[in-house]
Amino acid sequence: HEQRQRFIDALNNHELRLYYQPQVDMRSGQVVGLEALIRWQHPEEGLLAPGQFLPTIDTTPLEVELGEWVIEQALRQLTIWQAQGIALPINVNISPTHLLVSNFSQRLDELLARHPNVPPAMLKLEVLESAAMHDIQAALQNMSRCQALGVSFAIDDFGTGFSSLTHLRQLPVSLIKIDQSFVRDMLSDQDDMAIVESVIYMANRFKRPMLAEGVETLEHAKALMALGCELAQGYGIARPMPAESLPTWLANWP
Ligand code: G
Ligand code: G
Ligand code: MN
Ligand code: NA
Repeated sequence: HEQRQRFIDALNNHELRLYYQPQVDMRSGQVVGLEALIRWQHPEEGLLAPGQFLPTIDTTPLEVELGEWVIEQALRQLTIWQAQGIALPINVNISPTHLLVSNFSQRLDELLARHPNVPPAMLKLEVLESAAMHDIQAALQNMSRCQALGVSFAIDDFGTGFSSLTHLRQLPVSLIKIDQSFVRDMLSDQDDMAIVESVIYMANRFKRPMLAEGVETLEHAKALMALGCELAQGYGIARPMPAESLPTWLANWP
């Protein structure tokens, strides 16, 4: 409880911030979007990663509050970048608890209305395969309503829940993200390579674009392109960075 109160204070005291990691088309070099990743700039403990504080609010209403804060922050940033001539969509991670709240799309509509200069298509939501599968009807309903608002979805951590294959077709998902745990070892582990190949094959069959996460080396990039996956994100391209660093990074990116 003490930890939770501390987190509420952090929200109110503006100690949370979003870092942004570029997503690129490896073939053309074009930057296609950004993933927003939360950090806690803790006054005593320094910069904390989500794994160090998100578990304390897991499945509590604070997850919804945080989720709305993240969406709003992304919309503010989109407005700022738009004025600077930077037009890249932002992908926001949505927790399972948040995705399944009954008024999810109404709240999203309200948040979008507060930022009228941002086209809804500039906001993308990353949802976990497991969240959608937990309650497929609720997920489908919320996602369809958001899609009607012009907001699209990516499936995060794809490949970690293969039982869901039959449901994939039902969900309004415009991007499939191949989980970095498979990408990391694909060059040394035949099983991981098999999973990456299968996901790429499947994404192609479903005619959905796919993006590989955790691309750390040129060898990974080459292997993924040879398999037909052209979108990527990872330390080999750029680490997540504060919003202020993005314009300089973009200016220096080939
Ligand atoms: O940035 P990092 O690799 O430490 O992120 C770790 C995990 O935290 C990832 O699974 C990521 O999806 C999750 N995460 C990062 N930012 C957010 C956020 O704003 N909301 C939610 N719900 N999860 C996030
Ligand atoms: O679960 P999700 O995909 O949202 O989490 C993305 C997380 O992965 C972020 O916290 C980000 O910091 C981290 N990440 C991004 N690129 C790389 C990478 O190339 N290698 C590793 N190990 N982690 C990465
Ligand atoms: Mn993600
Ligand atoms: Na992921």
